[in-house]
Amino acid sequence: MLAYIGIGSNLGDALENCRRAIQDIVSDGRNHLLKCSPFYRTEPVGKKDQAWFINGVIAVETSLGLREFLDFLLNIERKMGRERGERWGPRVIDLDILFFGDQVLNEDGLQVPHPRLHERRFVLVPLKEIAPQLEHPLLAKTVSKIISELPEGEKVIPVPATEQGPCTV
Ligand code: A4P
Ligand code: MG
Repeated sequence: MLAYIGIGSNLGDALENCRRAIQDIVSDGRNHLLKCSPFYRTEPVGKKDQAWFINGVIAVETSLGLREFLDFLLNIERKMGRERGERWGPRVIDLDILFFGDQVLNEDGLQVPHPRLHERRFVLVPLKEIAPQLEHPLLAKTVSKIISELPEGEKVIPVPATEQGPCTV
């Protein structure tokens, strides 16, 4: 299945945390990295008085099912020392399943597509770099279209080219 994963961090070396998480995801033989977006520095959404985030998005071909894939990502979060504190608060790493093919699921503890992705520039800007024509299965709009209809919001600024590093596909 083709999965899109949103990656975020705003604690410690945030860029390094994001890179490590990607490495952990794709070093598992059941996942294959297809695309990486550039990384961005992003103004916090929700809770304002915290450090800016680093955000990026990757596309992965996975042989895992949706539930297994979530558990796999939650395990990486745990391994990297994520402690679940206040909602929207600072985190070492946050791994969100944005899309899982065109599957739609709305259960306790797992909603796909991610229920807030369409209103978040920190997700949509990197996503547009790797999948502008991807269609949201519930909104029936492409990523490009969704972003073009979004009001100005929190700032999303590309990390300088010299700090981007390679996408290890
Ligand atoms: N969960 C349900 N659906 C999913 C999914 N599609 N992908 C469940 C991943 N997890 C999913 O997540 C709580 C539970 O959501 C998980 O255990 C899983 O079962 P969490 O990551 O512990 O909670 P959270 O992230 O604190 O809350 P929430 O509401 O998910 O926050 P968001 O929406 O992830 O937002 N600003 C910037 N600039 N950049 C950011 O990355 N991130 C957030 C967090 C807020 N502001 C931000 C950023
Ligand atoms: Mg999350």
